[in-house]
Amino acid sequence: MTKSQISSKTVFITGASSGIGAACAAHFAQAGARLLLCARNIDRLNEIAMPLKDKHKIDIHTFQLDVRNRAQVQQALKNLPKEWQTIDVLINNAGLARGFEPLQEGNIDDWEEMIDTNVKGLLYVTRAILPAMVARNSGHIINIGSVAGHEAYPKGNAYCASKHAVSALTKCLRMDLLGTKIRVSTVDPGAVETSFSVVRFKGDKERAAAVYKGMQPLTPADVADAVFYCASCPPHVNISEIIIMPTDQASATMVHRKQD
Ligand code: NDP
Ligand code: 8X3
Repeated sequence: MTKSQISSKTVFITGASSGIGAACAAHFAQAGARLLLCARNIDRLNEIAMPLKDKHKIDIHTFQLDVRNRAQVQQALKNLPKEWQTIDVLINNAGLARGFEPLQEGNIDDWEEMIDTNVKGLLYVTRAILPAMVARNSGHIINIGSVAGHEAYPKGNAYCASKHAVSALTKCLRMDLLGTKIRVSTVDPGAVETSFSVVRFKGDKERAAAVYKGMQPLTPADVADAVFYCASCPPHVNISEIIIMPTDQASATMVHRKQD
């Protein structure tokens, strides 16, 4: 799909009410795509979507979805309005980290939440969307992984495991779809300043701000650029994986910070 062809395509973004998902919505809106957007917080999602609709004069359909809820995912995607049932690009972005303790002190509810969202949610949504892509022999799935899917780091345990799972699922999916025209990519960022750390630290804004202190993190728009690049390559080009890091970050744990 070339950049100009994106204007006729339907792009489905999970977790579009904030951060990277919202930035992807803005980037694809600017290119004139039709946007199918979901998140749990429908009010916040509509606050993102409506200005894009007005500004870019595009079709946008929003709906409330908790990707952890298997029955809800199946129902919601089966019952999409007819004109929204053909999805060209699926961006599996909904995800989170919750908690930051050594495994021996970990909160099991936090682990469940991360695995249910980052792994099972991605599987549920993909399983619901993919058969129609296979039947049409076209489509593109772009997962938002993480540097945490390539490296392990102290106290990362369940989150790193969930993002390693996303990396494995991306590779497996490419193998399962070999011989079709469906593309599968993963965009794997290092530190991006979003609500991510506030969510990870359960509302502790000071602790979250310290993650980005003295360094220049990626912006959600930087990641959206990479996602858009994957989607706008010609149909015979599949970007398998993009690892995108701030210049100030060399690995999950090596960050250069300016001193005060
Ligand atoms: P944000 O917290 O800003 O956004 C997360 C989005 O996911 C929100 O829109 C949220 O919407 C949605 N979401 C969370 N849980 C669910 C759920 N159960 N069902 C549906 N939607 C859900 O964080 P980011 O933008 O940073 O995170 C987006 C993705 O990027 C995640 O997969 C994250 O792991 C990944 N990532 C982030 C990095 C970072 O440093 N920020 C680095 C590497 C990867 P709502 O609450 O309304 O449901
Ligand atoms: C988010 C980046 O380094 O906190 O996936 O795991 S990190």
